[in-house]
Amino acid sequence: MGRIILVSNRVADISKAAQAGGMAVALADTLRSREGLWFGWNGRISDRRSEQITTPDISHINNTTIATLPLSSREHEGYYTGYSNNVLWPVFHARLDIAQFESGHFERYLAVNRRFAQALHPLLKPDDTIWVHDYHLIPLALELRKLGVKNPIGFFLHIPVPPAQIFLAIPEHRELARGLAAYDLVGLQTKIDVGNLIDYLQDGAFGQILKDGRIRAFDREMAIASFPVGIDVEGFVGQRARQTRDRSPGIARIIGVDRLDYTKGLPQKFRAFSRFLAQNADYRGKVVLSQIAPPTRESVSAYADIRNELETLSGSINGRFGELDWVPIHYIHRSAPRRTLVDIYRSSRVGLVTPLRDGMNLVAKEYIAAQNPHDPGVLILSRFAGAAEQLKDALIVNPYDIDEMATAIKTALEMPLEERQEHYDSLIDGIKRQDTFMWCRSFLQALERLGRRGTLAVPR
Ligand code: GDG
Repeated sequence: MGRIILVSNRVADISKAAQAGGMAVALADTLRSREGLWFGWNGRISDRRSEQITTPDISHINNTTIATLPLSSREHEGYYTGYSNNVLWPVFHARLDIAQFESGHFERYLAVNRRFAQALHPLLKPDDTIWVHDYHLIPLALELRKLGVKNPIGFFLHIPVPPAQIFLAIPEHRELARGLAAYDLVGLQTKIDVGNLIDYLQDGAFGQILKDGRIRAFDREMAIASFPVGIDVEGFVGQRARQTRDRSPGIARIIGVDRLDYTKGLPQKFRAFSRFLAQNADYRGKVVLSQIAPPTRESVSAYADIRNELETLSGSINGRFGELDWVPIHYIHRSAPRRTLVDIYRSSRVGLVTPLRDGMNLVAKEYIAAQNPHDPGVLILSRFAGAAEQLKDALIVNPYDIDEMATAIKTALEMPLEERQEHYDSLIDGIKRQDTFMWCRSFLQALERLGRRGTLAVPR
């Protein structure tokens, strides 16, 4: 069996994958069972000379080779902040209003992808299978094909695909589509994403569906399918540090854990909790919303705006409803250690996961995995999280409908034990079945099967 080549913007420290969580665990596990190489940015920003570097730093952990490159500050600004985080992230989350289409950023984005391809190319062997991750690296396969690489190359997008009319608004959408067509397999989180990408390719007249379901675009054939990301249930729950002391007996906790990102619907969540308190005076003093929201991408201005909005909102809600011995919203703008998350989830009556749009959302799955099967809490989940396609037995809400969310909070807090167990049993079953290992295995099997069918023509 050939090697697996993983390519992602950042290379996770596989020796600490369990702490990093989620995807890093699955990928590290794949690399443990099979010889492999993980290639990407080393997280460092150095001077302009690094733009010439095409020889990566190499290190080894067991049977995995780690190959990394630095970015120059100009590349970081154009490729990472400018194009990946100020164009692709907002537009793919349907936020055209905050996308910043600035000239020069796409060129930097392409140039970094080209340099990555040049650096990866000499490290490749003919029977390697290449798996590229996420929106930072859409053009990578095309750049590798231009260098003559014929190996199977798969791509997995961790974020949603927007509806065609939104995708078409990206000035460089055609180049992105051409980039996607250089892969043999494009994996997406949900069936809705698959439908959106196929619609876009058809609306843009780039793609045509073949009889076997594959898509012909830009003189190549590719498959597009959904592979929902899962979690490592046992690995996650097994990290449980200790039973934490119940610091507020008699107070029910609602938990939220989200990077402080404008896609996560945090203001809507706070408003819904406020509405719930306004409508249910008898719950005041008896319930708290604990929101862990670690900082992320602080160099992007939209992230500073959402931080200010939340600080104002939590302050005003606490000022309006709080008592000397009770604060309704515990808002923590720091990262919690991973091993404490299991206990925090488990001791919370309600998991409140209300993104406005989310590729999957692993917090929803982690919350369920952490529950006590004999007395489980209730998950409230946005219909716009990819996870809603699988977790149909959660209380599904529209995060734009504050009244509906306030009502769901009450329903969740008052749900009888038997009903909670029914929801939990069905949810945990799906989460265990479609776990992170299945995600990895099924994607790689599909990619390697397609590779064997000889669909690897080089695009013009
Ligand atoms: C992207 C897509 C998709 C969060 N706060 C803390 C912390 N976390 C951990 C969670 C979870 C992970 O980070 C977040 O994963 P999500 O899936 O919720 O969201 P994104 O970061 O936006 O991830 C998403 C995912 O990729 C995978 O494909 O599901 O849709 O946007 O594991 O537990 N971990 C620690 N402290 C924190 O404060 N230790």
